[in-house]
This record gives sequence, structure tokens and C-alpha cells, in this order.
Amino acid sequence: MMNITIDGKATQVPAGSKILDAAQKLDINVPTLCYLNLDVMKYNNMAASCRVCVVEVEGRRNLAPACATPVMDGMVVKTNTLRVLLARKTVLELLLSDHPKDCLVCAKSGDCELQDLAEAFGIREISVPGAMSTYRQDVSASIIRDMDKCVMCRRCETMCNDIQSCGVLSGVNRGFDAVVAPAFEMNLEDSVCTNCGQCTQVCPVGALVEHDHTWKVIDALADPEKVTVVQVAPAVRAALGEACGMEPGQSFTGKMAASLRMLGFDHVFDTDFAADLTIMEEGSEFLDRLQKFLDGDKNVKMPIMTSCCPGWVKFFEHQFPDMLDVPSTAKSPQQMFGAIAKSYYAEVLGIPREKMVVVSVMPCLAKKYEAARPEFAVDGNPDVDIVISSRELGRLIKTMNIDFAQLPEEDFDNPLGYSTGAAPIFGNSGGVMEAALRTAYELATGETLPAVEFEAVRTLTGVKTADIQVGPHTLKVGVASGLGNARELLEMVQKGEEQFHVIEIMACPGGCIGGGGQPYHHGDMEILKKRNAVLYAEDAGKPERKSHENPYIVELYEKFLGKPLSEKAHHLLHTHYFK
Ligand code: HC1
Ligand code: SF4
Repeated sequence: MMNITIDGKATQVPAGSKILDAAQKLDINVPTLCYLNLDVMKYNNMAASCRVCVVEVEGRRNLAPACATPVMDGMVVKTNTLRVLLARKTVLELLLSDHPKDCLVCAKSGDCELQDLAEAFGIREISVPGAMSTYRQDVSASIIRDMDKCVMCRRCETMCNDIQSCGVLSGVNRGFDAVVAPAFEMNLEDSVCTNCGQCTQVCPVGALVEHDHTWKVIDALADPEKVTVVQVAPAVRAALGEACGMEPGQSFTGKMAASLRMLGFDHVFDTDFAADLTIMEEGSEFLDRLQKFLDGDKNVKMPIMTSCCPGWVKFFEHQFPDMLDVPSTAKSPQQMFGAIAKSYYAEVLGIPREKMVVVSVMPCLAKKYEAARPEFAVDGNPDVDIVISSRELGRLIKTMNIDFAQLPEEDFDNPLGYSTGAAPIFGNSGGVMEAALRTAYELATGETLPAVEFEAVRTLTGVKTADIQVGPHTLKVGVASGLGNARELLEMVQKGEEQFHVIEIMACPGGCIGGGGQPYHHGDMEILKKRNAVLYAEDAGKPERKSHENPYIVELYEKFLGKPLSEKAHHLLHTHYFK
């Protein structure tokens, strides 16, 4: 252990710890900008590029960055001397001198770490003269990349390369021209970007933000010719209140339904309904493949992999093009919902699909890209018209002057708003697997599952594996969240090191609760744990907890689809993948 004294307070930390670790242990706040450490994700950005965290170390001439300077035994540190404060202020002024001062119209205003620091240091004018660097804006279906605002903290690079293993973003050029960009400075849309949006979660400023579509929603709601239908993804209900100033760890489901009704949607439905439907299709496809595999069919592809996460779909299309026939062909719940809304439900309402506007509220930015994929449209009319993130819904609620905290708890409309407990857990890593196992077990054995909780797939660990007994068969299951972890699992399969029957993958660490479009967690991983617990509690409180017990799903098959994997179900609810 190393002894250290900071601002007169003594403590001990393990060898290798940084001054910042010791300060945090002593509850001494040292401001940071580029540094970020997310333990659940094993993400640690230690670029030490911003120098906002400089401190004075006794016996050293230069100020030292607290985030990157190892503690030496007997070290004495001061964090708030005049020299330190002036150095930090100068660093901030230099950053601001090359930063567009457009806070009034910036998507990050109110959530910007640079704005917070400028406020904390009382910076009222920028005395450093000089030119501003300029760079073109890059707009993809999901993300707006505005490098004029980049402070070169490198958090996005660490996220995209080390955690997601996508290798899209890296620092290019030098000095004034330095930016973070895809290879050859191409646009994100032309790169191997998965649209996961994790870079927007860690960007401290407004350099990487969601492509905002809230005004499209306002336009649709104001159009008297349109019938507006909204669906909300499982994970949104665990986090939406955070965007409206409420504490994390509560279920916001009832208030969320009430707010959507107040916004003026004609039909307030739930992606959870379609999550139950996904289990019917994906679970049946799995049992079908498993039976063929057990019968010795050499052509059957195993393991089956989940296909509801569009970031993951784009990842395997780019990175594992020889495995395109391995994942399930089931569409995601978002797209199943859109397809059913614009066929079955349009028929129920007696309107043409063109009159209906389907809006999705998602924790995810890749869902914007998914909805725009051409295969999810009929004669150019998309199954899902507009996708907004949890953050955008939070903004919309404020725009419309709705006091979210004071709203009553309301239910969704039926039939497309009813769900079992198997659906909300889709938002947690391992949840789709657990939901699928509940149904596959009962359909395969004809017996009632003794306990619906599969604890082995419930942790927030990045890679989980388990052996699950289903009748006479032992199923080997794998679950990964975060694309770097997904790569690890897939490479095991490719090399033949592990043989799985079924694999669940979600692109975002922790699953959709940690999605790229969720309210910013600012590095507080306790927030993810609380969101995770909210979804399991919602499952436990439902009258039915297995997708095949959803009475409206049963009715949908009876009245419209026939049975799982029927021709109609294939046409509406399944898809294919592209290199
Ligand atoms: Fe997800 Fe899914 S769980 S992909 O993370 O299968 O976004 O929440 O909506 O479609 O249901 C996201 C969440 C979501 C789909 C479902
Ligand atoms: Fe990388 Fe995901 Fe950001 Fe694309 S969205 S640049 S894949 S972190």
C-alpha cells in the first residue's frame, strides 16, 4: 500500500493507483474532462489529454494530471492552490477559444461537461485570441458528428475501439487540424459504424449526439389526416424519468403511458407486446433448428443467435459476413410491431397503411438506422416512420410543458399494449435469452416450468455462459453485451473452442438499459444497476410471465397469423441479412 496526503488528509491506496483514485477515496473532488472510468464495462479512458485535473505534487516542478500520475509512497498533493486553479482556468479558456460558443442551440446544453466546468470556474469571457478550426458536419441516420465541438478527449475512441471493437473512430491530422474521424475521414454512414451510439453516451460535449427527430413527431401529431401510433421499448420505462429530473431506480411505465397520451398519440402501444411476439417466432425457429440438429441434419446452422439488436446486426454483417445465415431470421420487436401495426391493426381500424404514422421510442440510436433499412418498407412506406430516443422523448415532454413527475399512472391501449413479464426483461442483457428459455422449455417439454427466473443469465457481466436443462437436453447458452464481448464469443464459436446452442447478443454494455439513446449516466454505473432491477421487478409483478401466455398474442395468431413460422408470419415477421 502507498501512503498519500491530499489537501492535508492522509490515506493509503494500492500500488499502481493514480492520484485521482486516492482523491476519490478521500471524497476530494478533482475536476476532470477526458477521464472516464466505467467499472461495469471495464472502460477506462486515461488519455490525460485535457489537463483539467492537474494538481501540485510536493517536490515536483510541474503540475501533474491526477488521472494519470501514479501515487508514490509518502506523496503530498494539493488540489486547490492558486497555481492549480489558474492552470485549470487557462486550460478551459484555451479549449473554449476553439469551441463554438453556441450553447443556446447545442443538443448537449444542460448535459455538457465543458459547459459545467466553464460555469464552475466562473468563466465569463475568453481572453485567448486566435482562429477557430472548422470541419464539415457528418450526419448519419442515427448520429450527428460535429468536430468543431470536439475537445479531443478520446473517450469516443476508447469506447468504439476498446469496448465495442468496431474500430471506426481514431484521431487523425495534427495540431489545429486534429479531429476524431473514421478511416480516410469518410462519413460515418460509409464506415463500419454500427450506429450503437455508445460514443454519444461518453462524449462530454456536443461533438457526437443523436440525430434528433422530435420535430418530425410534433409535425405528425399536428396533422389531422394522420392516425398516430406509438410504441415504447422495454428499457425506456426504466430510465425516462431521469430525463425529466426524477431519481433513477423507479418504474416510469405508468407515467410514460400517460405522457404519450397527453402528447396526443391516438394509440399508445408497447414494444413489449412485440417482444412477446418475437419470442413466439424466434423460440419456434430455435426449437425447429434444434430438432433438426438433434436428428443429425448436417445443413442446420447452430448456434441460433438473437437478431433483435440492430447494432449487433450491422456488426455481424460487416465483421462476420461468412455467418449471415446463423442468426435468427426473426425481425426485431420494433420492426415486428411496425409490420403488425401497418397490416393487422390498420385492417382493424379500416385505414390504409399510408394514413398511419408509427413512432417508436427507443433507448437505442441504431433503431433509427434499422427503421430506415429499405427491406422494412412496403412500396416505399416504412413499417416504422419515426424513431426517437429516450432522451428525445424527455425533451418532447419538456417542449410540451408536461410535468412528468405529477402525471398519473396509466395503462397502455390494447391489443398491442399488453405484455407478459417475459417482455420488459428484453431491456436487460440476458433478458431475451431468459424469455426465450421460458417459452422454449414449455413448448418443448409440454410441462410447466418450475421457476421462471434463470439467474445464470441475470448478471451485468459482459460474457455469460450456462448449461440449461430442457427436458432430456442440456442446452449450452451464451450471452454477451457490448460488441467487444460479442466478438470474443463469436471467435470462440468460429475457432470451435465452444459449442453453443443459442446465443444472445446486445450491442450496448448491460443491454438496452445502457443504450446509446438513454439519458446520460455520466459514468455512474449504479444507475445501470438500478435500471436493471426495475425491469426484473416489472416482470415479477405481471400476471403472466411467459410470452406464449399473452392472450392478445394468442388472439393475433388465431385471427391473423395462423401459427408461428406460418407463411404469413414469415412474410411479415422475418428478414434476411446483407454483406
Ligand atoms: Fe431493445 Fe428490443 S430489447 S432491442 O435493446 O429486442 O432498443 O429496450 O426495443 O426492437 O423489445 C432496444 C430495448 C428494444 C427491440 C425489444
Ligand atoms: Fe463506434 Fe458505435 Fe459510435 Fe459507430 S456509433 S462510431 S460503432 S461507438
